[in-house]
Amino acid sequence: MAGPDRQTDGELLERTRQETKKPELYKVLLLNDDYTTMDFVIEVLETIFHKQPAEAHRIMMMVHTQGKGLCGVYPFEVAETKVEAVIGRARENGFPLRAAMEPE
Ligand code: TYC
Repeated sequence: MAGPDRQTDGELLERTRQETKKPELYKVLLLNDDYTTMDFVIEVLETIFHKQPAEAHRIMMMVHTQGKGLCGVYPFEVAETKVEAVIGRARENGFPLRAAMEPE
C-alpha cells in the first residue's frame, strides 16, 4: 500500500496528508486584436464558455477596451481544451483571435 498512513497492529493511527488533491485552477483569457469581429467573439463566449448574451457582450467589450478579459477559471486540462477550441474555431473562420491561460 502506498502513502503515508501509518499502521500498527492493523490499527490506523493517523493520516498525514489529504487523500485527494485540489485541482490547480487556470484563468482562460481572450486577447484583443484589430480583425476579429465583435459578433464572432460574442459567439465564442456564448458557445465555448456558456455565457449569457449580456455577459458575453460585457466580456467582449472588456477585451476590446482593456486588451484582455477573463472568460472563466478551470482545471488545467479543461482550460487547455477551451483555449484549443477558441483557436480552432477562430482559424476555421479566418480570424486571428488569441486565447491564453495563466495560473489563478
Ligand atoms: N477589437 C475587435 C474589433 O474592433 C473586437 C475584438 C474583441 C477582437 C475581443 C478580439 O478578443 C477580442 N473588431
